Amino acid sequence: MSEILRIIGDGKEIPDAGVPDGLSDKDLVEMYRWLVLLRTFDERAVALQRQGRIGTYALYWGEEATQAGALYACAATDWVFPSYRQNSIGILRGVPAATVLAWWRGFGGVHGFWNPREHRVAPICVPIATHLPHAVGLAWAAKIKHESTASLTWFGDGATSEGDFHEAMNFAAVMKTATVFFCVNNQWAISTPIHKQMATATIAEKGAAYAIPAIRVDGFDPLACWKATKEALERGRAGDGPSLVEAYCYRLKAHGTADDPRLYRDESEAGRWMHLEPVGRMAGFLKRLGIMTAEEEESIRAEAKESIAAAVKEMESIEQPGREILFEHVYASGRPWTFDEGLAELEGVERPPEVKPLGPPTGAGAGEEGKTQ
Ligand SMILES: Cc1ncc(C[n+]2csc(CCOP(=O)(O)OP(=O)(O)O)c2C)c(N)n1
Ligand SMILES: [Mg+2]
Repeated sequence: MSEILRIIGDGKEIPDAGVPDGLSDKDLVEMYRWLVLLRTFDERAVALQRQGRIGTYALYWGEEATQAGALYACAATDWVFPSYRQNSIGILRGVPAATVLAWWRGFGGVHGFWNPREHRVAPICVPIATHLPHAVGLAWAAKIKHESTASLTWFGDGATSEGDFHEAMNFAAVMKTATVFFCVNNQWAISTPIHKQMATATIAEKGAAYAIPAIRVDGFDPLACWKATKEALERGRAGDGPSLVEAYCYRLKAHGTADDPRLYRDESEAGRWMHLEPVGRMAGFLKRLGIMTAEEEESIRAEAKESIAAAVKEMESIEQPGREILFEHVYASGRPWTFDEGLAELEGVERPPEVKPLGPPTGAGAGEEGKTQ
């Protein structure tokens, strides 16, 4: 149970294994492009928060493999259910990056949300583990309708202490739904280390209680994440029910922009895991295989930078919505009278002046979005 699936080495002591069956050279480069796009979004979002241009942000630096690798294994018809940590996964499925940034700027309604049906990406879920039963329900519905749609949901190590995790796992196993429970074990739940969170040595072993097959993978390895997810989805589609994937990694950065991990952990530990981070590691692997040149790598990075810079501009061009937005988009069938009362009360309060985004810096280098990253 404690064995960990790993494909990509570190270019030093850890050897590379062969590329898993089912992935062409083109797939590998595309997966790298996904990793870079996620990384670029994340780094840019942290900078925007520091500049006061978006609100608190939950960064995922280092966890890109768990997202890109797992999503790459999904069929376009499969639904995914992200937590706040996979907040920009939708950009790999056609959700505009500006929409995700608008969500973090606090714009709801039509600006910060996408149509989940269009992209088969559920909304970003902040309450821990509450999206797991949703993922199971979706796959159960698909099963009843004799559709081959599967569902995948990401959640953290801390989420496995929530009732929703256990209820979802049990229900999925009993109903044999095609659901992949993808646990990103980054060993921290804000300031709570994993050994204070659970008595089990692994998360994978929790699958046994529900007769759910489980596998542990290197969470910094996109190909290991891809392979485990692919096999889990195939099992689900064959009617063999859910699977649990434990992606073992380490939270390399802060929990969020409002957190300072130096207050509760020894940051040199993060330093010891750093050489395994997925973006540089995948690039090294592709170069060792002769699949990607340094120029191609640079152009993938430049393209990502450009597209996220354009998304920032788009997000900042959105007019501040009116206060009625608080009461809209809750019910499909109009507003209940209590909402009208609430809105009238709110309108009776003087509105504070709008806080304009700071925008890009002026002076030398102004206008070059990338400079502020
Ligand atoms: C139901 C609920 N309880 C508490 C919180 C506050 N909270 C936000 S993140 C977090 C830790 C979650 O840790 P983990 O599941 O390991 O995910 P990670 O943040 O490491 O990705 C907590 C307790 C919350 N969002 N929802
Ligand atoms: Mg965690």
